[in-house]
Amino acid sequence: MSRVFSPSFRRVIRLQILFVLAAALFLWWPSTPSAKPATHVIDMDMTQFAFEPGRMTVNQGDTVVLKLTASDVVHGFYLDGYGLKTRVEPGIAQQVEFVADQPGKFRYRCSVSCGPMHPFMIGEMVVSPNQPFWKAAGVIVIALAGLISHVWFNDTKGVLDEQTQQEQ
Ligand SMILES: [Cu+2]
Repeated sequence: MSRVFSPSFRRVIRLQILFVLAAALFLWWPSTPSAKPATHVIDMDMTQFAFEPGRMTVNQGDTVVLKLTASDVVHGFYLDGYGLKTRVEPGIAQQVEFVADQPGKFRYRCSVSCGPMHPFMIGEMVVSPNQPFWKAAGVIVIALAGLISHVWFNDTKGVLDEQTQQEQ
């Protein structure tokens, strides 16, 4: 049996090797620290009429520890979607701790009327979707593509075998 593989056969084999390598790379790729739940300790200061920082970015599943301070007048911290509400008086730090379990964008706003621009005292928390989920989704997509190429390869092989038999 010294049948030389046809070019299309070799192309399919090469394609399948590529899929296996891609899947292996995906699985092997080290989990970034963001993939594991992290704890973010954030010092958040409130002044008329802003939060500092005005934007927080965390990953789903992370624990957020907010150390809230007010440097001028009494402010409040209210986080949409999480139902968190705390009143913060100058000189008295408040600590809020929660797990960012819902992905999406959530606004935090001042919940104590603190002056004329109070309604514009808004910040934003971005919770990125769980990394392991996307990793799993990626592996599934590659596996499906591999499966399709495998099925296609078998079909092609059948046709090639038939052709070979007809030629003989
Ligand atoms: Cu305020």
